[in-house]
Amino acid sequence: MYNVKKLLSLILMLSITILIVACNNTTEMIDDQSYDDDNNLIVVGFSQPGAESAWRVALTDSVKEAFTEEKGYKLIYKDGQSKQDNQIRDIRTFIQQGVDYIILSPIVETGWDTVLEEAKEADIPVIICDRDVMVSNEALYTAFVGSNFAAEGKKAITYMENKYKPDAEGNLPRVNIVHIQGTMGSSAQIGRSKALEKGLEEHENWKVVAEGSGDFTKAKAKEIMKNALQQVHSSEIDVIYCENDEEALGAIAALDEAGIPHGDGTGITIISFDATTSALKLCMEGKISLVVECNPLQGNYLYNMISLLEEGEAAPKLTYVDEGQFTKDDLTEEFIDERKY
Ligand code: GYE
Repeated sequence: MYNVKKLLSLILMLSITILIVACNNTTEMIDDQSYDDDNNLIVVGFSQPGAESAWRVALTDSVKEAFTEEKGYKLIYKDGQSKQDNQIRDIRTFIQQGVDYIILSPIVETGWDTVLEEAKEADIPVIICDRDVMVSNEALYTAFVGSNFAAEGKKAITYMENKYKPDAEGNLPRVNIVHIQGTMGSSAQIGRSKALEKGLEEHENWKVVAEGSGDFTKAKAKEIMKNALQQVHSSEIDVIYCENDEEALGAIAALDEAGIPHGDGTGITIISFDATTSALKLCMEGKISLVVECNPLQGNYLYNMISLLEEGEAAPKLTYVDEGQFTKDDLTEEFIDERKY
């Protein structure tokens, strides 16, 4: 009896051992397989907050074009579906996958410390792109490549200052503003809103008559504009300050639906940020008065930065991309057609 029991447990142990060995072999095979596929390629994980605007699609395309297999890269792209939690999860996945670099375009500025610490512990350099982060220690990321949102906002404010000057007697014109903000807490929103807030402090005749966040989308901005038109008569509105092109398109849709004239020759001035093709066309038609450029073609900047790091060189901590601004006078159809976004 005792011997039968002993034999049975021996058989059981043997089969468990066989099973474990078999499983381990399978895991190794899968690992080897994926390692073989990526061998010699530099793996870059790219976490985007979402696909809320044409601008962001242009950024995604630009990064994908920069990091191709022909150039020796494998790009893993993740869309956070407009949620920070998803982006944090995506970065953790990159860390588990053991990518060589992480590019993060952060939806908002705060809340990244822990996951960036995890990347640092795993020795994976993180490059922040497009929007900035606010962290306790700047050593948590390697470099930032993106826009100077304060400078962008300042361009819009300077335009308004030139447009709404005191008359010969020194009387100040009325400047009633509808302020459509971007995603709250994103550095694009913070920089552009702060510039306007400073303008409001410096000009007693400037006043915000309606405000809300359009989340950088056309649909939400349209709703905000519709609500604004219920609160204030359109004749009381002088400026619509839209924190991206998508929002300008939404505001224009609401005005058009309500049959309210806007743009050149009317009392309503629309200001926008990004300079995507559709907004530039409206600017050329006089519907949008100023488009401040925000440059999504950041792929090459990121590529050059990672190439430097690959060569063992230090990367500059802060790189701002080149950006301009446009009014009707700066635009032609050929120019707009030739643009990449
Ligand atoms: O202006 C907007 C986008 O972060 C600069 O995000 C970017 C902004 C851009 O969705 O269109």
